Amino acid sequence: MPAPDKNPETSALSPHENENLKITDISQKAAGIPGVVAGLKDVVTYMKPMEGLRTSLKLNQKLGIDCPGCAWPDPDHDRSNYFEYCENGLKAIAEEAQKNTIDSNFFAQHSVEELSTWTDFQLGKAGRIAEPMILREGATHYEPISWDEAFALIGAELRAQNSPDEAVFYTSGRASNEAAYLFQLFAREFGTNNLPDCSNMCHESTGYALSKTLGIGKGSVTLQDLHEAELIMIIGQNPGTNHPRMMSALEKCKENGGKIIAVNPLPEAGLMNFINPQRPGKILSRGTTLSDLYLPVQINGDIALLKALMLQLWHKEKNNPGTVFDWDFIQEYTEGYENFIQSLSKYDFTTLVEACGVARKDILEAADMLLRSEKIVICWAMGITQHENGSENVQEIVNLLLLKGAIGKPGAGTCPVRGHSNVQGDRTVGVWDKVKPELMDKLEAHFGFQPPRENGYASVDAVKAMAEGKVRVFFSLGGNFLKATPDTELCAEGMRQCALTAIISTKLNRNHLVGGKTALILPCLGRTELDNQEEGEQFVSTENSTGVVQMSKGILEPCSNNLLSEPAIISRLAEATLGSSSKVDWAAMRHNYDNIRHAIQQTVSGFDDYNERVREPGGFYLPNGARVREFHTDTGKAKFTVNEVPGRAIPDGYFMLTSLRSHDQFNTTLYGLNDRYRGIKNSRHVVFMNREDMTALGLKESQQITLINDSDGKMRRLEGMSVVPYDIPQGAFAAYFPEMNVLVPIDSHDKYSKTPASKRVLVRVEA
Ligand SMILES: Nc1nc2c(c(=O)[nH]1)N[C@H]1C(S)=C(S)[C@@H](COP(=O)(O)OP(=O)(O)OC[C@H]3O[C@@H](n4cnc5c(=O)[nH]c(N)nc54)[C@H](O)[C@@H]3O)O[C@H]1N2
Ligand SMILES: Nc1nc2c(c(=O)[nH]1)N[C@H]1C(S)=C(S)[C@@H](COP(=O)(O)OP(=O)(O)OC[C@H]3O[C@@H](n4cnc5c(=O)[nH]c(N)nc54)[C@H](O)[C@@H]3O)O[C@H]1N2
Ligand code: SF4
Ligand SMILES: [Mo]
Repeated sequence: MPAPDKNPETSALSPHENENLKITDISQKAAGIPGVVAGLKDVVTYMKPMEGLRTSLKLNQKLGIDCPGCAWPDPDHDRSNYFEYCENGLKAIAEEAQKNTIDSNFFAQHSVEELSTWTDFQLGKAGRIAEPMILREGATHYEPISWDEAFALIGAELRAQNSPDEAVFYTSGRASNEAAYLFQLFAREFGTNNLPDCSNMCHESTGYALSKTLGIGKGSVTLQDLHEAELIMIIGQNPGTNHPRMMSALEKCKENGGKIIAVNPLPEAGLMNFINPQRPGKILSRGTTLSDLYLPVQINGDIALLKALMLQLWHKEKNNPGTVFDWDFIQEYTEGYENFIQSLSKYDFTTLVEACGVARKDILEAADMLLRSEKIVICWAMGITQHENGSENVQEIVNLLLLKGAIGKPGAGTCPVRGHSNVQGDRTVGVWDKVKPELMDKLEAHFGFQPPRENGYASVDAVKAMAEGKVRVFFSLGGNFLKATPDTELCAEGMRQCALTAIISTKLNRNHLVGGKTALILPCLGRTELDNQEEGEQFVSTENSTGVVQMSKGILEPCSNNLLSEPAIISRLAEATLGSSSKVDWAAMRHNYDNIRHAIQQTVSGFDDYNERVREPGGFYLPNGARVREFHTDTGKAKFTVNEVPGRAIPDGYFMLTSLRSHDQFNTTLYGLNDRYRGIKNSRHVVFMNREDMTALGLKESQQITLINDSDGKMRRLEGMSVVPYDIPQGAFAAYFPEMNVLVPIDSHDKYSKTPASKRVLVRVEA
């Protein structure tokens, strides 16, 4: 039989779990003992017991292992000696340090076509990838390849391109500072700024809006500020599920007399009630209500809500001048107040109340709480950033803080809560599709090559370029680009058109099954593992959500002796691609990561004495202008901005679908198929709906439906979704990411930052 001329065209859609959906009562209390048990169960199931214990004792300890889960900060001073982590931290290490491995035997047994019938959960649980593998053109199975051959092959393909811009280099936010820096250095010496990253789909709108208004794209608060705040607003973020140790900070705030307002279309368990397993006997141990006020905002009703609050504050200020706004701050540090107030004053309170969907009396109560507080922190995440007006959402948050002078002083400020454990650090050390002239100048001066000076592709641009056949090589530093990006089937079409796709990975995911004509898997060490190089044992460093850089050093024997570290893979690829023409001493970087950190210090500001300070227990804070009221905007002032209430009409028969994470997943990695906090067992293909909407549509609990988005004229379908009645505003649906990404149009994104609008997708129902 003649060999097929191309790889089998595997589907990009995740097969359904062999499901047995059970809808149970929702747990009103987050964390507590069930959380610890759930985490430990994963450790016991997937790790060797002693390794599990040893690793957990090092997790988030000073000079220990930085948790590979989220980017929540560790306490600066007092850390628990044995328990500085949460359920998700345990699940993250259990997932990475799995005792099972998969090697060439596994891939010989299972064709790519067969693997594509496995669920995402099964793929992830197959085990750690133990050796480099290649899917050659026309082949049905991955086969082993030596590292040397792999680098030579990728290097040759890159050199064969017509232009460096035919390559895309994607970064997922788990990569260390050291790996990420080398990655952007290689891409730029090779000649492209095509450096999309997961941040493009995450807090890009935050970065855009905060840079423009406050002169720094990062949050301003420290953990201490959260403890000291009089009022914390949590908008569009679900800490109980996604940043569980944040609950300890919220608990401390409450102990100190602080109040909490939650703004969310869903009454998330962690926002309502929380039991702290780390501090039994403390204030929230009995599951005391966490939020003092819960505002069930309509999807994308946040600007209307924030305006209603600010309008009310303004009325109070007019009646009692000087008692509500912080005039000293406004006059000394800001600009644009007049325009802002003029625009705000044109809004009608009642219209805003209707637009945001929150009860008038609750808005008045919230305004009262704001009025009485001077130390205010606002926390936000994807419920704010992933909208067509995501940047404007963030700007409106800034407006509120500026009115109250609640920035750059203890107990107050911006708190965009980051996702991946080093997503903030990757950007700090240069991974970005945009040209930052200062970095380019320093790279040029320090290394002596000319970095490209034109912006590259952000994630949505990369998907489109791939689908248009403009990309020959897709190279990924971790992640699961296929499932994380919008319009899954369009992205798959793009992947299949690449001549070569290569992914540095620890675990199997669907992106390995939907690749280019030739596809490579380059397996790397995980963060929990020992990293030995020519000049001895190495460590890496990461930056958390509050700008603290600290070291992370693995302790476990690598799961296979055929793995390379990420810095080793990138530097060897650079050598194979650029050869002797390169200006960078890649071998030195690989042999001793101090050399990478030294280069970072020379080319990125804020890293003075990097190698010394990173060795201090607990690491060091990077400079942060907003924290000290130095606003590095073009005028040196913090800026009020004018943002309109989004008024996009919803066509008849359509609903707004938002996307959610469960605590049993980390992005596209599935730890399990349950969502204890939302009462879901054994399935992820569910859609949460208001009972009134169900009645109007004639739907019953657990009924299977198809969700359709053809609002832009292109048909997108997600079949076999089970209906779950839920406490969610009428007109709003919710479903899990990444499954629902099939429905998100690639062109639906924030206008400024291009963050996909995956929190408001128009869908209709087919029963
Ligand atoms: N267990 C776990 N932890 C994680 C992750 C994970 O997948 N699993 N992922 C990590 C990553 S990369 C990130 S970025 C963070 C994400 O952390 P979050 O942003 O907390 O995650 P999401 O589940 O996407 O949802 C955000 C919340 O926004 C609400 N929401 C939806 N639409 C709107 C809206 O229009 N307005 C408002 N106000 N709220 C809305 C949802 O109900 C939900 O509670 O978590 C990190 N931590
Ligand atoms: N609809 C919708 N889409 C979204 C979102 C949403 O809320 N809704 N959220 C967006 C957000 S916030 C994000 S951050 C992106 C996430 O996008 P990504 O960062 O691309 O996705 P992950 O699922 O975190 O990547 C998981 C894979 O990383 C690999 N991996 C794990 N650990 C390591 C390691 O140490 N090294 C290497 N090299 N590889 C490793 C494993 O192979 C694993 O399969 O998704 C975005 N997409
Ligand atoms: S809160 Fe985040 S960083 Fe901390 S242990 Fe949990 S998953 Fe890890
Ligand atoms: Mo994220």
